[in-house]
Amino acid sequence: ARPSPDRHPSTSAAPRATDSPVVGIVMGSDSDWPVMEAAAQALEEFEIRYEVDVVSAHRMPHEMVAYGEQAAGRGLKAIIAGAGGAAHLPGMLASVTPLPVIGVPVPLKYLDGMDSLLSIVQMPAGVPVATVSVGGARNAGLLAARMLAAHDLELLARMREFQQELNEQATEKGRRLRN
Ligand code: RP5
Repeated sequence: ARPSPDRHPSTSAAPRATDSPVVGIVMGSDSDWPVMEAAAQALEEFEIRYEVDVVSAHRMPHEMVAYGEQAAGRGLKAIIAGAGGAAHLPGMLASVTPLPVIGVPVPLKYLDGMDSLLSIVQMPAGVPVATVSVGGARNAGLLAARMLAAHDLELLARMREFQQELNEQATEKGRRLRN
């Protein structure tokens, strides 16, 4: 499938996993999936293998630590972690893995995701989490793709092509407005 800049998933399909995943997408609860599936969608557009799982920092702390500790050894190159409310999952994973962790603040019913954002973004020096916008799972997927593209010339070329398409679509929108 060709990367499509305008594609935003609208349905909550069942998570798909691929063999030998290089990106792990994890979330605090399956209720985060309607937001997090956009990360999976972005990775699929770039044909990047990924896995999906629920790894709750508060409800399954031991499994969460094991996931983070084993991720690099299992061949993952990056972790995308989404959580809402007291969103400690991305930061805690970052504390036990040497891999880059991308945090997705998931908006919940109250506080509009500000709680999730502030729980994820303000990490202490030494333990980085690359935090995307509230609900910004698509950008999390694209950021993971860029990380992989830094060591993959073919992927880098596809990312450039994707950016060119974004440019053309924006240019076309301006043309339509002017005419
Ligand atoms: C967080 O609590 C999860 O990441 C989710 O965003 C939120 C609510 O979880 P559920 O009560 O829907 O399982 O840990």
